[in-house]
Amino acid sequence: MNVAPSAEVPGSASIAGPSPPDSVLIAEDDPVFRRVLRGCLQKWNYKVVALENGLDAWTALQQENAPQMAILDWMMPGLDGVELCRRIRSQAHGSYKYVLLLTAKGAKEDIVAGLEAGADDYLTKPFDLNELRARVRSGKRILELQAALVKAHADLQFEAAHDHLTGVWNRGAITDLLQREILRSVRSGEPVGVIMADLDHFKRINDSYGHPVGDAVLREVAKRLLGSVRNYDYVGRYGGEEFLIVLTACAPSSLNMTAERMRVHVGEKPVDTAAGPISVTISIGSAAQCLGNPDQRGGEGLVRAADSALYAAKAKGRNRAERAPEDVAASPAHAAVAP
Ligand code: GH3
Ligand code: MG
Ligand code: MG
Ligand code: MG
Repeated sequence: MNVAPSAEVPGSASIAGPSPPDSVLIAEDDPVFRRVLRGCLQKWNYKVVALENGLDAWTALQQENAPQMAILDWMMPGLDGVELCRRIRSQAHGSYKYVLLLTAKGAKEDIVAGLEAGADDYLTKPFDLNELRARVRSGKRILELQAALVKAHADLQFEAAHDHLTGVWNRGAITDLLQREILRSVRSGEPVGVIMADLDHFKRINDSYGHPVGDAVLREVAKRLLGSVRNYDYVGRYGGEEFLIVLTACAPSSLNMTAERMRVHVGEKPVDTAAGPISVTISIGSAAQCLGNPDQRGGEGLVRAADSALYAAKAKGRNRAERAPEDVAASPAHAAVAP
């Protein structure tokens, strides 16, 4: 790639994610225009990547940290600005690119063609520097709005799938994840394990210390559960003080060990709260998926089996882990868990 010597790439190439909206890519084959553009943009505090043809610009725009704003000359060797614009718009992935087309072609039909190719704005040569500055600034504003929208969307998606109190997956999300993992297990041949964990005598904590302290205990238990699984397992809040854990690629023979590790990890230290340290234990029911016979019970069956085992653990005195008597043949056709 032929980057002009004074070109600056924002930060370092190792920074992930889209570059901030104050970096601009210039693609201009005329060295005089290129120098003027680069000089002005740098003076206005933009970081600049200046290139002399459309193909180099296309390559540069594919990079992870590529500028989100591009000022493209229309007529360039290799790939002209309008064609480059079409390519940029045909890309479904990546952050939005704001394209300002620079053209010596001032006729209405040319401008329309440029906009139809996907340009956000255009400027005819020779251009007025103040006008360029104002147009780049309005492009920057649009990119900032776009970034705020993307963030709001991501925040909403996170909120829709996570439990507000504990930050782990909520019931809908953990149920979907179980479904997905069962589908995956059929392809990979690696069975899914399910654990239901319920706090023992939790009502007493609320009754003795109040709801906010109960909330703090729930948060800490969720943290301890997360801390006792691998990072490709899933912890979700299934109900008030009940958690569903989906263990991916979990050999049925290792399920008891995992359940026991969780039980010990939750109970080994009292939880520090505003009311002082509070000891807490959990009871666990677990169920393993058997892959041999895929047309009986699904995710629903796994959860039901783990739940029965949990009741057995409660009945046997709490602070213990019980395993469902038989592995459950969970098939994708029956994987949906009733909400
Ligand atoms: P067991 O050992 O049989 O499970 O007894 P338990 O007291 O844990 O079970 P029970 O079902 O009787 O009570 C559960 C309590 O959990 C009742 C409810 O008020 C409380 N709870 C549910 N959700 C929340 C929450 O978000 N915050 C707090 N602080 N308490 C909650
Ligand atoms: Mg040109
Ligand atoms: Mg309970
Ligand atoms: Mg309960």
